[in-house]
Amino acid sequence: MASTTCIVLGAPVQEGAGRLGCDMGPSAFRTAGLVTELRNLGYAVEDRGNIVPAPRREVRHPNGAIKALPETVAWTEAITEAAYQASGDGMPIFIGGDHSLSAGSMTGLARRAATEGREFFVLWLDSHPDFHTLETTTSGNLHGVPMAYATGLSGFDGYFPTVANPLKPENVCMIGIRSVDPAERAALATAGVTVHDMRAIDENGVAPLLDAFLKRVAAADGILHVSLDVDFLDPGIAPGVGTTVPGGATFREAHLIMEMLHDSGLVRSIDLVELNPFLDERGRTAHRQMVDLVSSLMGRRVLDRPTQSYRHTPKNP
Ligand code: 5AB
Ligand code: MN
Ligand code: MN
Ligand code: MN
Repeated sequence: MASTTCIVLGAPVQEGAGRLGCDMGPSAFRTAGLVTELRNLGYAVEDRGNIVPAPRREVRHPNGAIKALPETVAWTEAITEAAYQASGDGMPIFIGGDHSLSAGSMTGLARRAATEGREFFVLWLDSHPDFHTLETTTSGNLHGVPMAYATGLSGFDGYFPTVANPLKPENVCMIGIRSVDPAERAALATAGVTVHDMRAIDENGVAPLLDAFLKRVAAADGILHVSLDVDFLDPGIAPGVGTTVPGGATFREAHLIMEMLHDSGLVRSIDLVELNPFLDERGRTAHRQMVDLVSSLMGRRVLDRPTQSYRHTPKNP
């Protein structure tokens, strides 16, 4: 892994969230020492600065609740392209920016996977499934739609860029879910996405849930994108987000997930989204949670220990 080049891409998108402030996220990640942390772990790091949205064009949708559709479409176009390019050069790390940026990162990575003839998988760490379509969103906040868009749900065509390589719903695993709107719940009931809510974590622990998914990714020789929404974490440890939901992942659960992801060797790209520095307390969500979690995901170790190998498990010992 140390030969991997990490490519940091800022996406100061805030139009998709209900409140302002996520546009300061990339700056907060840099201030919190993300790049230094990665270099200390032995990686080459290329910070490509902030992505610039594509030219804005008029788009209107009959759902009058929708906010900032032209802006979100312009961001999606630019982020999709940046994701495709960067994933050919190294490991993209998107620093957001609200979660609408993942409409672009996931479709760009899906195109990369298709180019390489590989299967594309997403681990979605969030309290929300973000599975609204343009028809079903009632808040109109487009950070609530990226998973529906990337998996090719209907109703985005003609508004958002056409999804050439839809992510297969059965290749998505969501962990941490605890706030689902009725329309999302109905869509998830038949979509085929694996959804682990907080109850599943309480009953099983995170390790077996993630282990089962990683085995599927490895068996398909897939490439894995990790999308981490700050509100996956419990608001008690991560207050710097606009959409706090009580009862979230603990520090320990989140780090275990990151360490297992590192051990798997399967992660190809990462989204760090929804950080709102205006709501944070002395930078602690950025620094003590998000950057710290990235360190664990990128290989920081407390002790040397044997790790489970997902890629090279002997089939018939
Ligand atoms: B986030 C809600 N479902 O559609 C909506 O933070 C919340 O990126 C969306 O996960 C939360 O507005 C989007 C109520
Ligand atoms: Mn989200
Ligand atoms: Mn969320
Ligand atoms: Mn949020």
